[in-house]
Amino acid sequence: MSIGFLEANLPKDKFNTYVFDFSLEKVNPYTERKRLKTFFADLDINVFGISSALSFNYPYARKTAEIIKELIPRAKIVLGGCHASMTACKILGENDNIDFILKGEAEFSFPALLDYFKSNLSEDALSLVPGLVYRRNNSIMENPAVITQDLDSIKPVNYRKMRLEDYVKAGYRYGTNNFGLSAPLWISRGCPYGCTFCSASIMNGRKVRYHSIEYVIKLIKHLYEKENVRTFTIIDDNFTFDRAYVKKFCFEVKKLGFKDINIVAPNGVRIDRLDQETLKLMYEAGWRVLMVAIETDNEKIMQKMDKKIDLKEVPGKIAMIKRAGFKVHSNFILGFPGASRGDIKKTIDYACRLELDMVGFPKFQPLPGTKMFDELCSNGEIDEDFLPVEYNEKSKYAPKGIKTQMLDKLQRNAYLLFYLRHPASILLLFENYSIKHLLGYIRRVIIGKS
Ligand code: B12
Ligand code: SF4
Repeated sequence: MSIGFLEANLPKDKFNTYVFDFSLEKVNPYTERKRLKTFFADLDINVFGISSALSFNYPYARKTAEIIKELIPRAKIVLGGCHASMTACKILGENDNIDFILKGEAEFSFPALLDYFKSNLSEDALSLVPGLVYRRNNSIMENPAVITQDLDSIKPVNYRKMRLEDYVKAGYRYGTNNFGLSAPLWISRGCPYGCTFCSASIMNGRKVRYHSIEYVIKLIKHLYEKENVRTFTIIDDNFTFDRAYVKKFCFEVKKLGFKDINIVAPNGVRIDRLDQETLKLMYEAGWRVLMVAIETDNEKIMQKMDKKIDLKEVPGKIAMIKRAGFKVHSNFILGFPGASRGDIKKTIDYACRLELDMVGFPKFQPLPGTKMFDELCSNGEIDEDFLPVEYNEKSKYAPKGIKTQMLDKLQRNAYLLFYLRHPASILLLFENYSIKHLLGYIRRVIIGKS
C-alpha cells in the first residue's frame, strides 16, 4: 500500500516507476543477493524508494540498500515508512548506503524530492521538502513533516497494478470467507489517543482526518464493479472514532446494494466507540467479524498503556456486539512492562472467560518512537539499538522478573487454553485466515520454530 500510494501520486508525465514487493516475490536480500541483482540489472533506475514500516523488517531494507549501492553506485536511495520515520536521524547517522529519509506521509513530499533530483537546484532547496532528513556539511538536517489536511487531494492506489489476486494466492487475507478479491482501504488517518506502545498517532497525527464519503463510495463501487473486490479491508488507525461518519459510511455502502460484500478492520476498532445503532448499520453494510483490541484486564497496566478503555464496560460491550450478530475477535498484549507472571496468567484466564470468538495474544515488543520504548531505554531495560521481533516469534523482550522463554511458553499456553475451551472457534480461524497463515502461526507459536 505504501509504495502504491506513492506511485499513484507521482506525475506520470515526469517519472517512470517500477514497483517490487519483496514479500510477495519472496525475495530475501540476505540469501538471494543474485536474484535481487537480476531484478534491477537491466532497468535504468536513478532513485530507489524503499519502505521500512515495520521495525523488525528494517534489516531487510538496510541490506537491500547495501546491495543496490554496490550494483548502481550513482543511484539515490530514499527510505520511508513508520520505522524509518521514527528513527530517521539514527539510520542516516549509521548507514552511508541510505541517502535520504522522508518522514511521515509522503504522497506530496516524494514528488517534490524527485523534482529536486531532476532539476539543477542548489542544495538549499532540500530544506523545502517536507519531512526530509538528509546529510549536509557533516550534519544531519531534519525538515518538519507536513500532514495533508485535504485527504481527497490524494489519488487512490492503482489496485490493478497491485495484483490483488496474487496477495490472496500468497495467503494474505483476513476475513475473506467469500469469493472475489480483497482490497485494503485507507479511509481516515490519525488517532487522537496516545497509547504508550503504539506509534500510529506519532506517525499520522492526533487529528483524525477522513476522506469524503463520496470519494470512498466511488472507490468501493469501482473496486466492486471493475476489479471483482468483495472484501474491503479498512486499515485505518481508528476508523470508528467519528461515529457520525461511520454511520453515514455504512448507510451509503448499504445503499449500493452489494449483497455479497464483506467489510473487515483487522487492526481493530475501539470498543468504547461502538453503540447499538452504529453496530446495526455496520452489520447491514457487510461487517460480520469485529476486532476490538482490549489489550489487558489489569487496571494498573491499562493506565500504563494509556489506552483509556474502561474495563468495567468490556463484558457488557462484548455482549452488545454479539447481540448485534457479530463474531468478536480481540487481542491481549502479554508481557507489558510491569506485568508479573501472575498478571499474565490472569489476563489469559480473563480472555478465555470473555464471550470471544477469536483471540490474539501478541507478546509486547517495544516499538521505536513510542513512549514505552523511550521509558525502557531510560531505565536501562533495552538500549536504543533494540529492534523488536515479530510478535509471535521467539521473544527478545520480557518484563523484569520474567525470562523471554517463559513469556514464549505463556503465549503458547494462552492459545492452547483458549482454543481448547472454544473448539468451535477453530473453524472460524479457518474462515478468516488462509491455511498458509495458520500453519505459519502454529509453527512459530505452538511448535516454537522461527
Ligand atoms: C494496516 C496495518 C496492519 C494490518 C495490515 C493489513 C493490510 N491488509 O494491509 C495488519 C493488521 C495485518 C497489521 C499487522 C501488524 N502490524 Co500493523 N499496521 C497497520 C497500520 C494501521 C497501517 C499500515 C498501512 O498500510 N498504512 C497505509 C500506508 C499507505 O501507509 P504507510 O505505510 O505509513 O505509508 C506512507 C508513509 O509512511 C510513507 N512511506 C511509506 N513507505 C515509504 C517509502 C518511501 C521511499 C517513501 C518516500 C515514503 C514511504 O508514504 C506512505 C504514503 O503516505 C500501521 C499504523 C500506521 N498508521 O502506519 C500499523 C503498523 C505498521 N503495524 C505495526 C505492527 C507492529 C504490526 C504487527 C507486528 C502487529 C502484531 N501484533 O503482530 C503486525 C505485523 C504483521 C506482519 N507480519 O507484517 C506497527 C509497526 C511499528 C514498528 N515500528 O514496527 C504500526 C506502525 C502500528 C503501531 N503499533 O505502532 N498491521
Ligand atoms: S493503539 Fe489504537 S487507540 Fe491507541 S494510539 Fe494506537 S491506534 Fe490509537
